[in-house]
Amino acid sequence: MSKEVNVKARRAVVATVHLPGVSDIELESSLTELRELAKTLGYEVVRTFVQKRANFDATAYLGTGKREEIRRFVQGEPLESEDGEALAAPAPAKRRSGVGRAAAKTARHGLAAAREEAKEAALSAAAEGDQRRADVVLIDHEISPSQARNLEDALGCEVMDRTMVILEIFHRHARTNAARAQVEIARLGYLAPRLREAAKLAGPQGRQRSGVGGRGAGEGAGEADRRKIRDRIAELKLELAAMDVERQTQRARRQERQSLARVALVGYTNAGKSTLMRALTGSEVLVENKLFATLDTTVRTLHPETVPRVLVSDTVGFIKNLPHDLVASFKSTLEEAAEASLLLHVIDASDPGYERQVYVTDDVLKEIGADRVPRIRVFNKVDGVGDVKAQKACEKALRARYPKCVVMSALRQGDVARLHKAIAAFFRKGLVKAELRLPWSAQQSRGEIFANCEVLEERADEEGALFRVRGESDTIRSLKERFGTA
Ligand SMILES: Nc1nc2c(ncn2[C@@H]2O[C@H](COP(=O)(O)OP(=O)(O)OP(=O)(O)O)[C@@H](O)[C@H]2O)c(=O)[nH]1
Ligand SMILES: [Mg+2]
Repeated sequence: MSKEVNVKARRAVVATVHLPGVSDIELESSLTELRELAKTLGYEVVRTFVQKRANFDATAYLGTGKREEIRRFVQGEPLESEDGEALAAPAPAKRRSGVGRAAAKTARHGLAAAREEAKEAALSAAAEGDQRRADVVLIDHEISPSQARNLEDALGCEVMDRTMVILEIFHRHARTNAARAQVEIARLGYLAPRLREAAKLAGPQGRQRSGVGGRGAGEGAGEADRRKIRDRIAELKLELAAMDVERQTQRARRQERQSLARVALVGYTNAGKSTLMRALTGSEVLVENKLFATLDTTVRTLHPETVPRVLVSDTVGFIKNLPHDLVASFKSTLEEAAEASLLLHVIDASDPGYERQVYVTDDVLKEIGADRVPRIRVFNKVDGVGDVKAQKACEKALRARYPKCVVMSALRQGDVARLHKAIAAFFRKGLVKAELRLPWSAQQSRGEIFANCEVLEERADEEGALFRVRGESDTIRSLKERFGTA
């Protein structure tokens, strides 16, 4: 029984302010993304509230009317519909509206979804004998510590903003020591001012709080706690620095041993980077229909192997408003992208908001100094666009806009082979052709030529074997020095 309670999804309400200048499409795609983030955290989103305002309320983000509406919903009190009817019991769909009039006008789909959500929330709450309809309210912006505090007071439940939701996902998905330390630094940086806020509000009585970043973190928060946080951040930074040295050494070793041809898969979260990594390298990296499944860089060899041998790395995904501290924390991980010779910028072509994915990724790449690295835009998941005709039309439109892009599905072997070819062709461009002569006395080195070059032709005469090869100029030079030319 208690196990059942534990695994039951926590119910969340999503709320946002619709600012002027933000289109309905932008608003809806941002909300959809926040719902996906909530799902990744294990929340069941039961209702979405939108308030049109010229700006955020300085005190508590939402206006008083909307706060009260959400509070009633969360606390399981009867709801007032637009025409004044109570909404607690399921009623015909046209009467069940709780979304603001403005939002109803602007987001028809959102309204239909919100009605369904409200009905399900009411039914499931009633079935469980639980008055409350939600446990947490998720805000689709980053809000200040004091706004969060005031909003929690007004709603009577926990409030998490977009940044906190993302930090929480990173926190849960971090696997390696480096990723854990990176996330922890960003998280503590986010919590510190919120602790100050909690301490301020708590006053001498030391009122207990939970909430934004809370999990009890604000309890009795004082100077000592804040010092502890500062110390912990400093400690984590030292640990990371040590890990960085180790990473650099490993990377240097890898570079010595292997070729410099390196490709990094970058792009929005859930675009299919890890799936492509698997397909291109035949490896078993983690693929999940979750946001931020990958937090660490993995490196594998392009398979089938090419000349020169190409290393492929998978990286952490990006998202709109990626908390700045996280970008900073993941800089060392993202260096892999900045140092690559080629970037594969993966974009989910089946996402109606794919253009935003492109801009966001371009921005982050600039921020980490990777904007000068040559890149191929890979529009993935074209299989999810619609029927064959729709897919063709989508490809045509993308090609008109991005002439050199690759439009593909990671699920189709033929498409993956095409991408493999494009990568190989990129690296072949810098290669030179040469003829090498290997005397019969040095035949044990034959394997070396095959391992380092693409052998275009092999002939034999009395003195030895003749190879017509293609390879990196450095490799060719050193082979010539050792074996001589034909
Ligand atoms: N239909 C379809 N689904 C795909 C395709 N490529 C990937 N997926 C699915 O999309 C989801 C996300 O894929 P991942 O490879 O984990 O995405 P990612 O870019 O690595 O995501 P993060 O690690 O979160 O940044 C998974 O459920 C994949 O199976 C594709 O071409 N078509
Ligand atoms: Mg991934």
